[in-house]
Amino acid sequence: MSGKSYHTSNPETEGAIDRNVPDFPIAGQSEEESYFRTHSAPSYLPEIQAQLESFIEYHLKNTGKRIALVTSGGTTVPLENNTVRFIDNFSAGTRGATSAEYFLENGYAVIFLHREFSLLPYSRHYSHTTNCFLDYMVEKDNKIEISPDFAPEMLQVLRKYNAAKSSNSLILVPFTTVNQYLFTLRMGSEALKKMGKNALFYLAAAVSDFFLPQSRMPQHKIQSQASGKLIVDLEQVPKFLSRLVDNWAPRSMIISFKLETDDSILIKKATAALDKYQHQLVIGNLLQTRKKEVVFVKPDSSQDWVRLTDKQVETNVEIESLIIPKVVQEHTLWINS
Ligand code: 9Z3
Repeated sequence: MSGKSYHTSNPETEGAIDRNVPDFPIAGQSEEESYFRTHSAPSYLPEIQAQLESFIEYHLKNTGKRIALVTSGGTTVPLENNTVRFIDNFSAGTRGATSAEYFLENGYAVIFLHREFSLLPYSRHYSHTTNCFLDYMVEKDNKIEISPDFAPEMLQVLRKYNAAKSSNSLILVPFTTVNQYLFTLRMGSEALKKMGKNALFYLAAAVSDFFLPQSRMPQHKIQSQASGKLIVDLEQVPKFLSRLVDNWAPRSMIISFKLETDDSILIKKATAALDKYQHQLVIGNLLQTRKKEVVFVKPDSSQDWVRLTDKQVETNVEIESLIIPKVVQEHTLWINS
């Protein structure tokens, strides 16, 4: 796996209420640009940019692989600059981490833009289970061994992990807050411009729709004595997908996910997203059934359901093993179009 690791979960407290930063304006025409003018980029971004550029250059020169930028996990919305409290969402990053593995299996290099401490490709099989990691090991002749109950499966996972590492095919890029996510996605998409149509964006992260602008963020922990109530007044996160499609990555294939909890509006919302952003594919899913079925919605209004059979559910087939080959097919069509 390439890249030095960064911690995104510690807030950058220096940037606290800076009254020189203009107020975040109410939503308007160029809300994406004003977002970047009125918010600070994470301080570590230039280093990540250098790593990403060399990863992309490596594949352009040496392997000719297509690159998938996979986003994964939820974003936090801090309520204080020295962050004690934040708003979060449910996403554990299962879709993103699992999909990344299948992209790698299908010959892609993967930029894995993920929420720090959410699931990672390969280690996901062991990191967030209800087993303690020590349960995977046994003591034998004064040494530690992998328990024979788990060893055969772990060997398969280890081989795939080592193959991804030794071929420099996977780079891990973390974020925690919605601000870090937005700046990193913009930087990553600019870096991927040189891949042209060979780049694919697979936007599975559950990005917050609302946030607290930097210009209104208190420096210190909100005190409970002050009013006895906490009223939170959030702004809408600008719709970055249009920027991504039109400016940041105009030639790449872009796949967004649409998450709903009400099945009667899923298709309508997925179609509306395609109309609005003019990208190539929306994969719709419902919170309740997301591990068993998704729907591919395309600009020609076609709806193509991908469903696991009962047998597949029983035998733990992962739906991403069906989703990714279909996505790869769509990407090939896009490249040849
Ligand atoms: C998804 O819909 C993902 O499939 C899930 C995966 C977040 C449901 P888990 O991490 O869950 O495997 O537990 N992601 C996109 C969600 C989203 O925020 N989409 C935006 C929207 O619906 C558009 S980009 O408005």
